[in-house]
Amino acid sequence: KSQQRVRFIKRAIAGQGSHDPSPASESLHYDQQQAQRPDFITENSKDKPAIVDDAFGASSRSVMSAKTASMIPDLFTTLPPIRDLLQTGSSRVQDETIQECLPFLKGADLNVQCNEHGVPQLDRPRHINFLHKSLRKLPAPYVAADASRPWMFYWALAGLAAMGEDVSQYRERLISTVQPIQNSTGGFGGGNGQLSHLAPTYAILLSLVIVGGEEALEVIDRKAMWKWLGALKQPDGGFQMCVGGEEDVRGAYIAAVILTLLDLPIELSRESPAWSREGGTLLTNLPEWISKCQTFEGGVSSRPDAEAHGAYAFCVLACLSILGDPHIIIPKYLDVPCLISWLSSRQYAPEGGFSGRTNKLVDGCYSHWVGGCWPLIEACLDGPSLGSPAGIQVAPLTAVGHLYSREGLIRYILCCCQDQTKRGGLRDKPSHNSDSYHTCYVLAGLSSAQHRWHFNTSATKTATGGMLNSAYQWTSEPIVEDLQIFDGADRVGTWHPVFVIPEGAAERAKEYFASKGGF
Ligand code: FPP
Ligand code: K
Ligand code: ZN
Repeated sequence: KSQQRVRFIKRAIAGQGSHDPSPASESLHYDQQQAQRPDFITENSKDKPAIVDDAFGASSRSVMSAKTASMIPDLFTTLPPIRDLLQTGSSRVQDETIQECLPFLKGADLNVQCNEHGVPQLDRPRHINFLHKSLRKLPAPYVAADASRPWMFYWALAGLAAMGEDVSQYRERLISTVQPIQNSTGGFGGGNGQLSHLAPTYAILLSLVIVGGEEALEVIDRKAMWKWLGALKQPDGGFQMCVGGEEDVRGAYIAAVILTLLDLPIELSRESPAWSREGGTLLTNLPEWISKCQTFEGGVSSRPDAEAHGAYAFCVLACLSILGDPHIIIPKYLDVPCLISWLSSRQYAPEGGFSGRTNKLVDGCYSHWVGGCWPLIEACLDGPSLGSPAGIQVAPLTAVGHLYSREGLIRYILCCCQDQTKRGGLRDKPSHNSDSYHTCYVLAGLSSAQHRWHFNTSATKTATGGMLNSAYQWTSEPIVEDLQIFDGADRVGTWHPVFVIPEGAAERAKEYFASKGGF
């Protein structure tokens, strides 16, 4: 047990930044550059102590100029100063993850060019190629993912569009793929002959909206969709994912997305399990049900009394931001300070990225699931921007600014999440292969760290007079800073903070359906 003890050691020679890795060395010194920030080692009789050098690790010293290394804050190159003494499986994989990420954060890879901030460029051509390839014929093992095929094309189309690719080339193929998997009873399955389910339905609707155009939007049987939503609506206010399936916050979010995007009526059909003589709509008790999913930790779980996870925090914040204006509806149904505390705890140093839940590891996809919560929380705290008559944005007087380290997230994404080989694509963490899911959500996270979103009172952009208009009052602007750690060419397109598709597409779809009036 004593060998698992964590000891704080100080630098052997003041100011020199060198360590004496011998466990016998217990001399206390201060590093003048990092005064009051002692490193720690985890003692282990056999292995070398887990010491991390300062920003100029031996391997990177040769490739990085002193100037570059000094542009990387110590926060992203050194171990955290405070550490729990208890060693567990979780703390071990956390230590391994830090060691896995540090060389990338230090720009130590000789094959990867970094800018003066130690950050590599976004390898746009390779990521674009990776996503185009994911839409072609896939290897045999993918049969196991057959029911996720709609997700595969949503991730690819959304990612490609955000990197500036013209995705209208996929319109015909998309239409002919999804037409047969729409069920006459409403909704889409994961593939031909499969039961309607909210997850593939969400992916398909968003894909159709991304490629856009009347022909694509007309594929959707809106009346059948409305009836099916009634069948999924539960007496307690939530939605099942499929008839007889699980009721969770994904269902709440996706149902709200469908209702607003397709401009469906919120009336409840008599056949719905939620129908009662007292009346009620598809939205009755939905925010109340969501409210029960916030846990003792401050985060949000998939359903009441489960474990908080970042993906569900996003579902809940985005769902509420469809049901009302964020600054009004979010504080009404969630304990915002507790949620902010939990969300803040998701960002780790030195990695810079987000984890999905307590005591778990950073993962690129949470750049969106957690990162995407911040614009909604910021709008909740800021209140609306006042749009001038000309539609020009006026920032709110009490802007809270950014509530997380955008620099940390951008560093994690560009340093650790890119596959820098011919393969391309973005990934969970360096030890994982890239895939289209992570490529999509890492890019969405990168975009949200590069832009500022405003929620506006005067919805100058929407011509819709109906229900559920809050989600169409967002406008964005690039964040421009004197000290920008990423290259200008690496700014990616903006993703709608609620629908997670390129900005403008949801607005066009909503307008199209609203102008039809009725089914
Ligand atoms: C844990 O996986 C993951 C979850 C509990 C939820 C994942 C859900 C989503 C990513 C999306 C839901 C939203 C919609 C709209 C469908 P893990 O144990 O492999 O990962 P972890 O260790 O990071 O928690
Ligand atoms: K994970
Ligand atoms: Zn992931």
